[in-house]
Amino acid sequence: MVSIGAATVACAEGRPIFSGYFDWLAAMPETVTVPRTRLRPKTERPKLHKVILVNDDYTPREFVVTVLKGEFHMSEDQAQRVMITAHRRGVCVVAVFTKDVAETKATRASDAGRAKGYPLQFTTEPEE
Ligand code: TYC
Repeated sequence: MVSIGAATVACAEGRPIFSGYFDWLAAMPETVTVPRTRLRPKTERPKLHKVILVNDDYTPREFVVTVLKGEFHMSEDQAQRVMITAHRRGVCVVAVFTKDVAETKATRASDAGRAKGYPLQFTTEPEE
């Protein structure tokens, strides 16, 4: 005897078989909650690092402006403002980049000063 839908499957002698299986099936919850696959996976934004221009008493103003324009793609006006801010206050934030880019640009800009014999310094630090 086999009755699909009822919880009995019996062999020829009427002895039920698979009864454990049907008990197991009956115990299954009617609804199963499956966590939804994220459509927008979580991605960490890379921390940004500031490039900072440091004042000194020797590098000519016009040279600082030239480096800012060349390495940081600033306009004459922007570069003048950043240079004069560092000159008056000691330091000025030039721009923010990912760590690698900030360090590369700070090194290249400082190297440009050193190549001319100037102590011009660009440093980096992580943004809060
Ligand atoms: N203080 C320099 C001067 O008077 C000019 C200068 C400005 C140098 C900014 C560096 O980061 C600097 N010649």
